[in-house]
Amino acid sequence: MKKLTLAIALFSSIGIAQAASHEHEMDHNMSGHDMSSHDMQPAMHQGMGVVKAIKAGKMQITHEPIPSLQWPAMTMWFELKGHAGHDISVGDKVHFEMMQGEKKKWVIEKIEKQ
Ligand SMILES: [Cu+2]
Repeated sequence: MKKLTLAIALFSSIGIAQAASHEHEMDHNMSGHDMSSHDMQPAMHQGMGVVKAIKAGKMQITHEPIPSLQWPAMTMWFELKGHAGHDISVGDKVHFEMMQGEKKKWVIEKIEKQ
């Protein structure tokens, strides 16, 4: 049991390290993307889309409009929390839940095939 806990803790810290080192090319600076009022308590948002590319700890998704954020449809990179997305492949249609993490990067907490 202790070994399992350690393995999970290690996995989580790797995910955080990758998230911190990743630079998100696309800024959500269009009108309606100001999240400053949500800094203290990041809200969970839902999205749907198609996976375009996968790298360690992150995933590029062409997502449909996300009304809760007033985002239009677009292709962008997301961080992956923990082992989220380990069973997802390029080309999969997915449903995901995300929140804004450190440095305003968008982090997928849960993702599953549609
Ligand atoms: Cu986007």
